[in-house]
Amino acid sequence: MAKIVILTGAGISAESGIRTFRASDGLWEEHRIEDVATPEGFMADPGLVHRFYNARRAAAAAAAPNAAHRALAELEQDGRHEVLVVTQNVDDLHERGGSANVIHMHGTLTGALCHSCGHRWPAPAEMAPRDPCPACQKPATRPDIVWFGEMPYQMEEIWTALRAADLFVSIGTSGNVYPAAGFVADAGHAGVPTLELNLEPSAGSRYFDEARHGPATAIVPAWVR
Ligand code: BJW
Repeated sequence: MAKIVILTGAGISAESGIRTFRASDGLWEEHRIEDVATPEGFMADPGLVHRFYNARRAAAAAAAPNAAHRALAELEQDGRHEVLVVTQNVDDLHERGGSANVIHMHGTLTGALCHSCGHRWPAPAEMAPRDPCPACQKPATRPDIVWFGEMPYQMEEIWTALRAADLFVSIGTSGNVYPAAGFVADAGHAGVPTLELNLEPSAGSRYFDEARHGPATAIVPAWVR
C-alpha cells in the first residue's frame, strides 16, 4: 500500500468558515502573536488568552467539515493507501470528516493542559484563569495548544513516517512556521516525492516537485479522485 503523509494547515478549514492566521482578515491582524500564542503571553494575561481560545473553540464547534476534509478521509478508507494526516490545525474537522489517522502537532481546542503538572484532559466549552487541574488541583488550566517556543507534539513519529513515505502532500499552509515548514525539505532529502496543494504559492513552493493552486474544496477532491 502506498504510504502518504499529508500535512494540513489553516487553508483546508478556510472554506468551513474558520479563519486563517496570515490573511489580511486573518487572526494575527487582530491579535499580537506574542500576546495570545506564547507561554509568556499566557503568564502575562491568562484571561485574554482564554477568551481568544474560548471564541475559537466555539467557532470550530459550529463549523462543519468540507469537501477537502472528506476527500482525505475517502483516500484513507479506499484500501489502497496508508494515509497519515499531520495537521497544524487545532480544530477537529479532519476527525469529523471521517479521517482516523490524524496527528495534531499543534494541539487541539478540545483539550485542556495543566501548566503545572502536564496532565491533559477534555476541555470544557469555556476555560477561565485559575480553573483547577483535576489531577494536581493547582489553578493552572490552559488550552492544550502548542505555542511559539514550545515543542510540537509527536515529532519523532512524524519524522519516521515522513522518511518512510512514498509521497508527501502539503495542503493549505503558508509554510511560515517551523518545524512543519521544513517537512518538504526533510521529505526531499529522504527521496520522497512532494506535492503542494494551496490557494497560492506558499513560502516554500519552490521546494515541491509539483504544485497545484486553487481552493482546497476544488483541488483536494480533484487530486484524490
Ligand atoms: C487556502 C485557502 C483555501 C487560504 N484553500 N488554501 C526563526 C527561524 C526558524 C524557526 C524559528 C525562528 N524563530 C522562531 C522559530 C520557531 C517557531 C517559528 O517557526 N517561527 C516562525 C514564525 C519563524 N516555531 C516554533 O516555535 C514551534 N516550536 C518549535 O520550533 O520548537 C522547537 C523545535 C526544534 C526542533 C524541532 C522541533 C521543534 C512551535 C510553533 C507553534 C505554532 N503555533 C500556532 C498557534 C497555535 C495554534 C492555534 O492557536 O491555532 O499554530 S502559530 C499558527 O501558525 C498556528 C498554525 O498551525 C501555524 C501555521 O499556520 P498555517 O496553517 O500555515 O496558516 P496561515 O494562515 O499562515 O496560512 C494559510 C494558507 O492557506 C495560506 O497559504 C493561504 O493561501 C491558504 N489558503 N484559503 C486552500 N480555501
